[in-house]
Amino acid sequence: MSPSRPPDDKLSTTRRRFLGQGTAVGAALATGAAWAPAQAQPAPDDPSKILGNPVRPYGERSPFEQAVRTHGGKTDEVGVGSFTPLDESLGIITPSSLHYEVHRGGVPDIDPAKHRLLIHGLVDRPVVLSVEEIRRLPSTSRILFLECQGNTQKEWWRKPKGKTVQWTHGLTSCSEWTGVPLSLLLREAGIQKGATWIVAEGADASGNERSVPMAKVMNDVLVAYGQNGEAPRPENGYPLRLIVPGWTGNINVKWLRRIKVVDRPYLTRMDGTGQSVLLPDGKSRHLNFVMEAKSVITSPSGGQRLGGPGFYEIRGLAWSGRGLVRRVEVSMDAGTTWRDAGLQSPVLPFAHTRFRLDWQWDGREVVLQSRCTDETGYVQPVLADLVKVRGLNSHYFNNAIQSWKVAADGSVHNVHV
Ligand SMILES: Nc1nc2c(c(=O)[nH]1)N[C@H]1C(S)=C(S)[C@@H](COP(=O)(O)O)O[C@H]1N2
Ligand SMILES: [Mo]
Repeated sequence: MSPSRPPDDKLSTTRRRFLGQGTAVGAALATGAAWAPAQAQPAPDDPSKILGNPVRPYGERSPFEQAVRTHGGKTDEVGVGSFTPLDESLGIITPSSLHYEVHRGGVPDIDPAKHRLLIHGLVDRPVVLSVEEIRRLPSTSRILFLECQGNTQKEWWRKPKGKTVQWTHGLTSCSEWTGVPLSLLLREAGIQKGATWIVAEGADASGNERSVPMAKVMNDVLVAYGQNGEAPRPENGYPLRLIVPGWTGNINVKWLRRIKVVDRPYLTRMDGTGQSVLLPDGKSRHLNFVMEAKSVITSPSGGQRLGGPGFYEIRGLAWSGRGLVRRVEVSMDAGTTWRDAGLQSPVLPFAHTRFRLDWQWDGREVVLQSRCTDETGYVQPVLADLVKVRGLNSHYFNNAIQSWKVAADGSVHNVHV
């Protein structure tokens, strides 16, 4: 086989179709300078003459890969967060090293051999479990998104707006989480009559105590000790954390050390004022849980620059705290008309879903938007509709449609339309 030819026949057909000078896409690609024609590239060194690097006991990415989390200032919710570079993400899994982070008491150093989980309160047999004991129990793995309810909050009304999708939407990530159903632990402990809630507490300086209703606990909550095939990173809750599918990031208590079974929500700091939603009448809504359907185009997105007219694949992520993403539409005229994007498999409940749409950019200014519909039929709203209901101060839980303007020079900007 000639070395310049990809071994996979299907791939070579695709390449011919996209690169062939006879097709519109191929011509556009060539003029768009996305791929220089083969003859313009320098001949590669002969790799068979260069000895490669030795193996590494623990993997690292190529030094040419530079994507990093960015950290907010110190002044608000996002100030305690580090943002995932969604513009650089591929597929639906966030590498653990780029998973977003929010913590208010720093990242504790926990020796798993000394760590314990206490389960007490309205149970027949209070129990103290080691990490080792928890890892021996029947396990389960699920691909699930986490999203901080402060994600996208600056888009509500604050200035300055985020310039990139990392700043506007980077407080969401998606991992495969492995652990044991909390229902199993509670059944072992014996749930008493009248037990309708739990309070979960972390082993960091903030504690981050949260009340979770028993119906949710018994349905799908996990005590996780695995993230993307290994133990969670310290930043993400090593060695144990609560995973509450589809619900606000804050309730996913990290460094889990205590579960108290109780008969009412305890209205802890984080149940209440720490995470409440302020309404126009001055009242605030406590115990907010579900992350509603949301989507965002990650490419093209703010701060990127298109290299001229031609073929592009519009790419993005969609998710819903109520289960499956059913549909994602893309608008190329600021929301007047919409086209269905393709959903890339796997499409999983409570997970990021990748959407894609082929696009031929004609070089004129255009506003791109995406709109997600979930399995309940709920359609992602525009910001104006959210503000009508919640007023101007309610910056948490902003799941509004995001607009990116592609200017004629190819630069991409965050705009409100
Ligand atoms: N113990 C503890 N759990 C915590 C927090 C914390 O500060 N301490 N932060 C919460 C918040 S606000 C969010 S959004 C998620 C973030 O999880 P991650 O850092 O793994 O992305 O963890 C939640 N669990
Ligand atoms: Mo959060």
